[in-house]
Amino acid sequence: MITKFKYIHQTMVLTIAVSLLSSVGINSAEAAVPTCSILPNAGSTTVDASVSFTATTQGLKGKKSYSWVFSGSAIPTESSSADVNVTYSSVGDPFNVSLDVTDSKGNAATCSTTITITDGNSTPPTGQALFEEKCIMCHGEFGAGGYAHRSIQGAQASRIRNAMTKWPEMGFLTYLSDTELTQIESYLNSDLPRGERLPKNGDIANGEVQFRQSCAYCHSFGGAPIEPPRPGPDLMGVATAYSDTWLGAWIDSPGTLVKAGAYDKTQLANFPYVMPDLKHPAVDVWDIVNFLVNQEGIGEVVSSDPAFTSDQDPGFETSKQVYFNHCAGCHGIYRTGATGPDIGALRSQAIGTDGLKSILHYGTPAGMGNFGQSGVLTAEKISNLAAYLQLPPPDAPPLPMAEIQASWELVIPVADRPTTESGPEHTRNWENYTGVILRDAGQVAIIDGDTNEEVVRLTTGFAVHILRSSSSGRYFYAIGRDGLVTLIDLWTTIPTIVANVKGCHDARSVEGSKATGYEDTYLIEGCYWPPQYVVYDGLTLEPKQKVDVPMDDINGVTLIENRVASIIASHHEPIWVASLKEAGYVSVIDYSDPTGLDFPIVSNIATAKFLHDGGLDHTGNFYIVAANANNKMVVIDLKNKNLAKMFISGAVPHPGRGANWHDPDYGWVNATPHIGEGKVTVYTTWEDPITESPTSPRPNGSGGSIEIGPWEVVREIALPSSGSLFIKTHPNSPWVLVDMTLSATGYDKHICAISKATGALDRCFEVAENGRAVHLEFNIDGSEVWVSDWATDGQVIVLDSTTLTEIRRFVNLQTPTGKFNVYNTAHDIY
Ligand code: DHE
Repeated sequence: MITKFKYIHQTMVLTIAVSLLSSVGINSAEAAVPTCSILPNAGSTTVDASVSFTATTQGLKGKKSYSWVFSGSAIPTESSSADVNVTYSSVGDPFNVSLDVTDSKGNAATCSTTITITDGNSTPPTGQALFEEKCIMCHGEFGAGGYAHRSIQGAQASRIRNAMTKWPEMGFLTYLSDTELTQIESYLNSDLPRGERLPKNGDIANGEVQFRQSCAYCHSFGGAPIEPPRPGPDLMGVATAYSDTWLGAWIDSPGTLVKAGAYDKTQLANFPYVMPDLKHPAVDVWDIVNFLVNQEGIGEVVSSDPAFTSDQDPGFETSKQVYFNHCAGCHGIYRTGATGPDIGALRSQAIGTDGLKSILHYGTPAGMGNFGQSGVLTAEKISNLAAYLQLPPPDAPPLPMAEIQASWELVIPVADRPTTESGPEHTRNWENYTGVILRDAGQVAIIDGDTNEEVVRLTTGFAVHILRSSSSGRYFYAIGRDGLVTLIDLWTTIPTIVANVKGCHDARSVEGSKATGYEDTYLIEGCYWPPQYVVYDGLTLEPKQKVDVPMDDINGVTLIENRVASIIASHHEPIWVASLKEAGYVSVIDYSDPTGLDFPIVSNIATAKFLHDGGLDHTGNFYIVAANANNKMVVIDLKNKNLAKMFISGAVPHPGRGANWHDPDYGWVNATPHIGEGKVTVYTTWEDPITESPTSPRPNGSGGSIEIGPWEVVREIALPSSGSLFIKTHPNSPWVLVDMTLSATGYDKHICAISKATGALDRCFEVAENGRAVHLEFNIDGSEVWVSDWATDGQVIVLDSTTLTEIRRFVNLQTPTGKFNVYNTAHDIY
């Protein structure tokens, strides 16, 4: 077997996206609008060394004006021409470079790239490093042959330069300087091992197995096209259009080819994401290439048969639970889609057994989990699930009020708990407790943020999802995915579960009553299934009312499923706002009890589908929620109970509860990152909703003011990867922090820091060790930020919120995910 990269230079980061073979020209559309690109289109340099960026444009005419923006510690010579020289005074991975170009007719183009700045102490790009960044994909380790098969050991720089003309596929490397080619020459002429060789002919049968297992979700090979199309192009004809060497290099190392600059940025932009490196051994890659070549003479690849075709098969029954546990949250109980796409029986049949199995195994860079690769699902479960999905979904059971009442358990009556007069039974600073969700253990660990002791670990609902604090902060409410609500009293000697109840079969959200006069009085549980919400007594969890949610969507279509997603309590009025995912309505629920515990929906505000997660702005007068299937952010005016604004933010926004801070140029802003693209979108909010008009002047950094209203996108900050789930800040931290938990391009352990002072990305760095970095939470005074290392042997890593250096970690935590500081959660500080 040919070993893959021995040395991968860690410096080059590219923020553009593409899918397999999309970038080699298949299906590429002509650019219809003016575009620009920046060279180098990614790369690295060292602190205090000068780097030159050059812009090229397409479709812009006449005199052009250039406006460059550099994040981080950049010092540009000037920033208004096509060529700029920049030096950076501190390290960063990566810094963003963006450019707006307009021509004299007012046509405009925007482009961006990133640059990584190292401290200069790391290994300089030697011949070996250059070879492994630019050449190893085709020529294999030590230049021994690789997919090109012929050894290039001993090659001279002049021969390499000539090859760029002789072999057009090598043409993209002409940017290598003579010095760099000489360095590669010296490496190829050093004492290199002979290296391993691939067989001349690959194993076509194994290639077919590998193709079905790994490539079939994104790519078909012949046959009728399906709608919506798969992320990657149909591969019929690919082996005629591209050499076997190139196909091998691309399947083996797509990210490295992209980083080496093998593809034009505008071509790449036609596709949703970079094809992931599926980490196949080179010999399997070569077999896939040989299969593709051979299959061109045969024709369409027909998908394999499903494991069963009847809902009476035992595999159907077991898959029901597997689907509920792992798929229903994103795709819906009836599979009609929401955060994830529609995977109803017809769509699943169109994707086919091979396609379904391959996506279930590998996941996608768009956020789908890699259930097979990560060991969550066995090959047998995946095979059964692929068959289950191609059959119609079974009916889901109701949960009537009588059953909810029967599930209610009052463990410690109010009379047996500490009273308001007596106060807590302990002297700990309970407002600085942080509850840590231990998802797969179905537990919550409560940590004293003053003494850094874990005070207690409590068993809650299945795959427990989030915690919310009651208005006073005294109670934590935990919600399990099985719909179990747990009430935890933080005033007892050690935090204690005082009541439980189950109001849903499937749930994600819970919230208390926070208006004056209603503190800790009620709490609401929103159900994913059945389509209902349930209101409980805030001190006992006695069920008060179950309300069915409307089953029509904003377009008047009758729904079979309508999930209650995020719920937020107003601090000013006795209302909750609940996002009805499939319906696209934000419902206003009155808990002031006007007519006797009915907790009605008093208004349904039509917005967009599918609503997911959100939080309050800095005034608490607006609720901002993601309609993530529409790429929109929705703003609800809580005072007037209407839609204030909807705007496009980017591919699949996912803010958590969002982040509020004061931007030097735009005043109060809020922001969301995205699952589907590496970007934080920052938008204005109201400075002061009482006095401000929609176009009130706002401050700008140079001491002047600009006319811009609320809810305008003012910054789009590129991240090195898609897959973000949460953004968070605190008034006492200079940073806005964001994770990239679902990154499929190597950033899942990283978080990024945006400087509040400059509004620019400052740095991205690795935090997690054992798993993915997920969710951020500050302590009570904002001096620390806590990040989860989401793994079976997980940790919570605590950083100083100013220096962003580690100050502590909590270990032996099973799958830590969300963290909720009592004070911040009760007061909606984020
Ligand atoms: Fe969550 C918030 C739904 C997967 C961790 N998640 C939310 C909210 C909803 C939601 C509706 C808002 C609650 C509110 O404010 O009232 N989450 C879903 C899903 O449907 C989804 C996509 C799939 C599923 O099957 O559940 C999903 N969520 C996850 C995860 O995989 C995460 C990372 C870990 C886990 O629990 O499995 C996860 N979700 C969280 C966290 C919050 C959250 C930590 C609260 C963020 C905050 O700061 O308030």
